[in-house]
Amino acid sequence: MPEAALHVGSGKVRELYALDDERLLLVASDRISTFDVVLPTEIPDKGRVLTGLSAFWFSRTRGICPNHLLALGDNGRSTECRRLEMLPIECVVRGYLAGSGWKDYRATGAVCGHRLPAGLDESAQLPEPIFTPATKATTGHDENIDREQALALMDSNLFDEAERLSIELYRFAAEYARERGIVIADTKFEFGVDAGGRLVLADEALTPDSSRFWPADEYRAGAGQPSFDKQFVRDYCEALGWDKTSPGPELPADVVAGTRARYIEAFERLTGLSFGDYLADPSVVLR
Ligand code: Q0N
Repeated sequence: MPEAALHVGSGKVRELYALDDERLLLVASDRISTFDVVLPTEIPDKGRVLTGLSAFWFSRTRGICPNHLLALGDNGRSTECRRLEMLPIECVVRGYLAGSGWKDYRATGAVCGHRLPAGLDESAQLPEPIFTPATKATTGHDENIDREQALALMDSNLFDEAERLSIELYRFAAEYARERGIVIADTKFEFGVDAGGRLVLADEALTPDSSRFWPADEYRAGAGQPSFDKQFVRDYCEALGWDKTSPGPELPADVVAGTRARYIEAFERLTGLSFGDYLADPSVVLR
């Protein structure tokens, strides 16, 4: 960490520091959250896995859209990035019906203004991926919004371009991941605008923390799906009978080891690289 870096923000599991007027340092911790609560036990290398995966996707999607990545830290867990003017919405794309999408569909037959066919099951694949923006809640839960609500917060041309890019990024990554045994059910992108007014992909992208990853070999519509990465943690927490309020439980060593192995498996399946090679030289994900 640079001595003089100013802390400019923190998420549940990541921190953001200002390097200068143009650059930020995004640092991914090994913290894990489940049921919206950060647990007291860390998953070793989780932050490195997510940083490496995100950089891998940034590198492979440059032809679709520019991104904020300037450099990857030698420690494998930090990203030096371009400072942008962030859009006021979360750019969510859903290819399958899960979470709040499934909830909204069941209640209204639509998600964020997208009318969907009747009779879809939980976890069903949608006929086409849909753009389902959400507000950025500083406390509590993000709220799904439709186009009209989003246009009260931002320019319509920027909204349309963010929608187009988000869907294209999702299609590319979902097809790529499906061939490697992972269903990306949905994902959240954050975009910023650079000094020239261009949309730039920011934050972390297409990681298990910003997406729902499901094991493709177990996928079947009609029920909730296991999480590729967090299922051991969820099962352990459910078995404990924890009430899902803070503080969460400590995790036992076998749950930590199993969860760490799943993160590394996701990294290795998607990148085709060994995680050990990434630790030795993080720049392998950029080639
Ligand atoms: C920024 N957030 C989202 C990380 C995520 N390139 C950028 N330029 C200006 N601002 C941001 C970025 C990026 N990425 C993104 N907040 C500011 C939320 N943060 C919370 C802390 O962890």
